[in-house]
Amino acid sequence: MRKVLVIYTGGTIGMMMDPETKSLKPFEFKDVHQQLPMLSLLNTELTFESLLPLIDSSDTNPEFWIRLAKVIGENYDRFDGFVVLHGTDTMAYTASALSFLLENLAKPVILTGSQLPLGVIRTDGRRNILNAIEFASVEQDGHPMIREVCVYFQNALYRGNRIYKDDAARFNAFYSPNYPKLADVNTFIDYHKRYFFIPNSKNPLVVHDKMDTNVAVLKIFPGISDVLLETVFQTKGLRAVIMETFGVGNAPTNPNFSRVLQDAVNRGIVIVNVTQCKGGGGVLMGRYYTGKNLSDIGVISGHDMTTEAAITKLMYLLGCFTDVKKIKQAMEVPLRGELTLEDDVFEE
Ligand code: ASN
Repeated sequence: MRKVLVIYTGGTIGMMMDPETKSLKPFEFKDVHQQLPMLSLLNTELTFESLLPLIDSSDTNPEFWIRLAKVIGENYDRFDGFVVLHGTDTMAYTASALSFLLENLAKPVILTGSQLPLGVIRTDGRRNILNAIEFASVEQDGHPMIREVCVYFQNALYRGNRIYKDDAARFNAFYSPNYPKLADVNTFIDYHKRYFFIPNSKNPLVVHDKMDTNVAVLKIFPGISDVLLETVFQTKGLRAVIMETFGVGNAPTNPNFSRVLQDAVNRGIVIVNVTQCKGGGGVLMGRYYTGKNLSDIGVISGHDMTTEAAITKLMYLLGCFTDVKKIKQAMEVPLRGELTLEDDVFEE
């Protein structure tokens, strides 16, 4: 029998209606079989562990991600796969962070949650949990079929560091703008195996335990003031900025804008260019003079990374290295399948 560890961290999924007060409160996972009797039909041995205190995912932070990574690391040899029950609001950040913290991961770590609490009749949580457990336990040729951090939500399995939450109301809450789904769940499961991450399974799992939060996200907009720009780049302790730019990585070219950026680059601040476009595509700084100007200054490309992946990757790399050159180099190459280099093409 396959063994799966289900780690419950909080979020909407773990709420149920208190019959007396009629309000939603976190539900005791020791009673999970009452809520989900069909768990006993799965051919999987389940162990439930709560990461206390249970939180709304708005309260996640690097400390929480490192704790979670360590729980997975400590239990790595005892289980075939892991399911993390998590709030949806920051699930994309946690999935991205875990993908970087768990180097050489060769087992499935599947995050899921729900838009409606498990204790509500129309909940999406029931199916999300059951399918996530199935993905965490499926094997092929004697090894786990999925060997990366994923998010399972509303009939789709995604690479965890490729998605963002794009809907606060619909059950279909996540979107992967630049990478195909890893599986579609209908009456049958359609695995898109050619998109699966293939880890170097010869190397043992390394659980990283350092992240540096001296990063900022700066969304560029027409009319952005000099004082705002200067203030951001003068932030005490700042080591890196993710700049959300227009289109394929374009930004204003006025002399003051360029001067502030050039000064920051000269001081060793890493500036990463990601696009504001949410539907797909990435940064190509050579395409327009407004993007070329940035690369001439020394801004590096975030390619087609989501902002969520770029932030967590930067925090991770800043925790690993002090050498700015090394950070920049690692930022521009895929470490866990989080970005596409321009010449990689996906065939449907
Ligand atoms: N606020 C909740 C959370 O992210 C939202 C949810 O889980 N649907 O924890």
